[in-house]
Amino acid sequence: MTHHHKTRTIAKDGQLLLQKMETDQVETVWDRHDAQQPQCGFCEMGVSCRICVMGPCRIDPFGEGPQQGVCGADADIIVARNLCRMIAAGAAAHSDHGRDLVDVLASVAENSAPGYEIRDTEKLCKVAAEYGIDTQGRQPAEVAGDLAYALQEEYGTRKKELSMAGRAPEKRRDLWRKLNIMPRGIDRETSEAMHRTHMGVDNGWQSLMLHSLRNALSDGWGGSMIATEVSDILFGTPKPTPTKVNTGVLKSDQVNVVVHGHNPVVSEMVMAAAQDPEMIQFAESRGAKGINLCGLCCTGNELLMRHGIPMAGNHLMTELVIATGAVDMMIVDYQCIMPSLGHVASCYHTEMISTSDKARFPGMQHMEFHPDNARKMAYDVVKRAVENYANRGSVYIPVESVDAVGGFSVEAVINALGGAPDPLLDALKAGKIRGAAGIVGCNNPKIKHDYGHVTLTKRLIENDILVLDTGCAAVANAKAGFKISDAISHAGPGLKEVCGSLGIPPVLHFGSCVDNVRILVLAAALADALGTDISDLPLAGAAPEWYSEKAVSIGAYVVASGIYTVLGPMPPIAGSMNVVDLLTRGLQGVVGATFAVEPDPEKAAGLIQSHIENQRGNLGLDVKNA
Ligand code: BF8
Ligand code: SF4
Repeated sequence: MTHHHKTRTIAKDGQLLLQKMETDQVETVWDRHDAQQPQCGFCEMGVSCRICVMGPCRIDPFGEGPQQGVCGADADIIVARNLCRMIAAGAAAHSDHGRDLVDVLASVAENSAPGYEIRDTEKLCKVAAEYGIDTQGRQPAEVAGDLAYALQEEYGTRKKELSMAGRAPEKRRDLWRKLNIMPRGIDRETSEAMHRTHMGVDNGWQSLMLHSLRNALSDGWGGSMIATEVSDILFGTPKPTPTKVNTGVLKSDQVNVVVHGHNPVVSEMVMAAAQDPEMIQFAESRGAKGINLCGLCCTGNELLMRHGIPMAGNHLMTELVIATGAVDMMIVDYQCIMPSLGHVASCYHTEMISTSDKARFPGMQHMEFHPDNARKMAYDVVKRAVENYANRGSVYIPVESVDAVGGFSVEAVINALGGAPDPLLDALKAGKIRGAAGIVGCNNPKIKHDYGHVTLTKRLIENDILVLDTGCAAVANAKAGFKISDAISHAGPGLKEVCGSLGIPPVLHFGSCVDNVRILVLAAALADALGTDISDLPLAGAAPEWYSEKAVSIGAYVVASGIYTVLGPMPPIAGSMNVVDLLTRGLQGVVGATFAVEPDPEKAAGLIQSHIENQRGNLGLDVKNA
C-alpha cells in the first residue's frame, strides 16, 4: 500500500479504497487538499475581508504592512465579523433544516403530505403543551397544525424569547437575559448578524461576539431543537437499536441505495420505498437478492437512530464509498455533500440524484422532492436504482462491517436509567463516572481521518468519562467498535461497572448534528436535578476534526450554554489576540465556559480530564489527580 494512505485515515476501508482510487486515477478530497497547499495565511488567521468592494483587504499579521482595511477596520473587527458570519451561516443551515420539517408537519396537518404521518403522538402532545396548545380530546392532526404554526412563530420577530429556550435551567436563562443574548427569533438573529457585519455597522469586536453567541443560541435552543423534536414527532423518538457500520454494510448481491445529507424528510420516504415488498420483488426480478439501504453522514444518522439502518461512513468516506463500485444510486439532500461527488460517480456506474430545490450539484440528476410528491418520487428513484443494478462493473467491498448500537435519545437514556436521571447522578457523585463529554462534529483532511475522534474517545472512557457522540464523530466511534456492550472492556473500572449494570455501551450514539440538542436537554435535566446551572456540571464538549460553519455554531451555543469545548482544528481567529483571548479565557467570566484549541487528541483528553476534575472539586465531589 502506498504509504500516504495510512497517514490520511485510520479506517481500514478508507486506506484500501484510497489505494483503489489511486489505481483508478480518481482524485479525492485529500488530493485536492494537497493541491491547495500552501493555503492562504491571511484567510487562515481570519484577517482577510471581502465584505465590500472598496476591498478586498487584508491586515499584515507581522505588523509591517497595513493594519487597517480601506474602511478603517482593524484585525479585531475583521476577525470578529468573519467569525460572526460563519456562525450565522451555520445557524441558518441547521435552522432552515428545522423549518423544512415544520413544513412537513404543517402539510401532515392539512393532509397534503401522503406517506408522512405523526408517529409519536406522545411527543407531539408534550411539545404542544410547551407552547400552551390544548391537546385534550383533539385529533393529532389538529394539534400538529397548531404546533406547526407556533413553531413557525419561533422563526419570526414577534417574540422576545424563544419558547424552546425555556428548556434551559432558570439560572442560565437569567444569565442570557442579563447579557442580552437571549435568542428572540431564529431568523431574526441570523438576519441581524448579517446586518451587523455589513460595512459600517457593528465595529465592536466584543458586541459582535456577544451577538454571535445569541445567534448560535437561536440554533441550539431553536432551529436545531425544532429539527430534532419535529423529526421525532414525524418519524419516531429513537430507542436503542442494533445496526452495522463501515463500507462492509454494502452488499455485493443486492441493490445498494445510499442516502447522504441531513434531512430525514427525503431519506425516510426512500426507506419506505426500499422496504416495500413490491419493490423488493422488482429487484429480485432484476437478479438482485434485495434492496440494501445504507446511510452516510447525518441523514444516515437519522435513519440509524430511528430504524437501525446501517451506516456506510462519515464525511471523508463519501467519495470512497462510490469507489467500491457497489453503489447503484446515491440520493442526496443538503449540507456536507461535496460537489466532487458527481464526478467521482461518473468514473463508476453510480447514479447520483439531488432532491432539494435548495441544493444542486454538478453531475447529478435533479429529482425534486416536496411533501406532496415525496412518496411518488421515492418510488421513482428506487425503481431507477434497481434498473441501474444491471450496469455494475467490478465490485470491491474491502472490509467486514462492525456491529454497533444507536438510538440514544434522552427519553431512551432516562428509560435505561429506570425512569429518572438519579442513577447517573449517583454514579457521578460516587465518582464511578467522573463526568461526561460530548464528542461531535466532522472530518477534516487537516486531521488524520477518524484519528481525532477515536483517540480522544478511547482516552476518555479509559478514564471513566462517559462519551455521548453525534454526527461524523459518532460514525467514527461506531466503526472503532465502541458501541456494543462488550466495548465496556475499553472503559475504566467505574464506567465499566455502571454501563455493565445498565447494559449500555460506554459511548452513546446521540444522533445527527442537530441532535446535539439532545445533549443540551440532558445537561439541563442534570442541572435541574442538582438545582444548579449547566456550567457547574462535570461536562465537556469536543469537536476534534471539525470543518463546517455548522460546527462553529454548535461550538458557540454549547459554550454559551455553559459547557467547556475543545476544538481540534484552529478556527480562523488567530489574527486577533483580543478575540482569541475572549474565546479562550474571557468568556469564563461571561457565560461560565470557554473554548480551547488542541489538535492533538491525546492532549485534548488531558484538558477535558482536568476540566472535569476541576468541576467536580467545585461541586464538592471527590477529585482525582489526572
Ligand atoms: O451535520 S459532522 S461533516 S455530516 S457538519 Fe457534516 Fe460535520 Fe459530518 Fe452532519 Ni455535522
Ligand atoms: Fe475592506 Fe472594510 Fe470593505 Fe472589509 S469592509 S473589504 S475591510 S473596506
